[in-house]
Amino acid sequence: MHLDLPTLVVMGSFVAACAGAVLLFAWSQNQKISALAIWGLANLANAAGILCLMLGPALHQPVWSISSRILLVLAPGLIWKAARSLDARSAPLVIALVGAVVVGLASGFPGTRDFTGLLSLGASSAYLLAAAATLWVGRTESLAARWPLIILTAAHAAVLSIGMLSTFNGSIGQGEIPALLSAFGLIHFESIIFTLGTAVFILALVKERNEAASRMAANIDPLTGIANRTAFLESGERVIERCRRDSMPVSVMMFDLDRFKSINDTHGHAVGDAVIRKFCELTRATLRPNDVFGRLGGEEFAVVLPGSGIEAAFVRAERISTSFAEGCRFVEGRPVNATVSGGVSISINAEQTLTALLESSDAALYGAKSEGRNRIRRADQSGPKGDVSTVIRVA
Ligand code: GH3
Ligand code: MG
Ligand code: MG
Repeated sequence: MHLDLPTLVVMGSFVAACAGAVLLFAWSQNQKISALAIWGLANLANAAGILCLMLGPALHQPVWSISSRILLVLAPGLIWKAARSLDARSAPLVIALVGAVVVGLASGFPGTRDFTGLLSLGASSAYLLAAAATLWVGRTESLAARWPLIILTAAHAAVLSIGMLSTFNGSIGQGEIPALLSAFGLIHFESIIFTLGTAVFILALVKERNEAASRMAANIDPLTGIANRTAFLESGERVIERCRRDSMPVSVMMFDLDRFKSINDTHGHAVGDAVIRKFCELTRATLRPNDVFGRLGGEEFAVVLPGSGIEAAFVRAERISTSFAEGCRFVEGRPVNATVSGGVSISINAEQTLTALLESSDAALYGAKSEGRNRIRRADQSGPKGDVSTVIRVA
């Protein structure tokens, strides 16, 4: 099979048009993600630019070559904007367009016209490098598809720089069709890989991100940002299992905000929500990295404390209760005076499950409520063979 550069270029244009259409279609399904639309438009600009690049030498009309250079620098400008938008960073349109405008203006003057190829490649390379840097900065979001996107974008910037050097050295003339085995052959071949690869990995990244958001929504309580009941029970059980294997103690604290219904009734639901958030914020500040904190429901919370004895758990729960009472004297300017009651228990035999520990802590919490609230109580776990109390609070 014989493959020449014009065939490769036409193929590149077709691939870019298809990739652009696919990204625009994906955007039409998910219009909140404007990066898909911008990257799609960049691919369409690229497809049109490549076509104009072919038409220039064929029709001997400079307008096609000028248009191709403008479009071919517009595409990376838009890719830069799309990469910024993907990570919710600002990207003024004027910066994305400035390269194309400069190349357009340079084409209008005989003195600068001969340098537009060089300018176009240099500006494209700079945009792509900036796009790769943006994607790199956002790498803390652990999405696997981000890495190939960074590599493909940085590699494309490097290949365009090689093209720029070839133009600069004069190994490629302006307006002529280069050979397949030249720097420009490499650019067109690599461009196809770039266009296809980035389209695939952008879609993969968006999918990965959506899945991570759904997982998060299934595990995180939206009001407080801490684990919901299901996620807490799962993580807590895992931690208890690990402590059991390592023969480490594990304690469980349980909290219930006092007379919360009356806070809602007196100050309104929004203030009630603020009190719940304040409790979570204060408790979170006291946690160690392996502790598991969750909202069991309404105004009830629990924490699993691996490696913590009952006395240490008791002291920590008291500290939380005191700082909450202090921190919630006034909420949103209102004299709320919220308090919290709590119960703590410890795993005292190897078979104990999180459910059993929560039952013990709940029984102690019930004791704290009956004794007048705003206090912490230890569970009575001195039954035969260290069995936990079977008292389960029902209200
Ligand atoms: P106790 O001291 O015995 O715990 O009394 P309490 O009033 O705190 O207990 P009760 O179970 O009677 O009331 C809990 C209230 O918590 C009722 C419910 O409307 C309120 N609540 C549950 N979830 C939320 C929430 O997300 N936001 C707000 N503002 N209120 C909530
Ligand atoms: Mg309650
Ligand atoms: Mg309550």
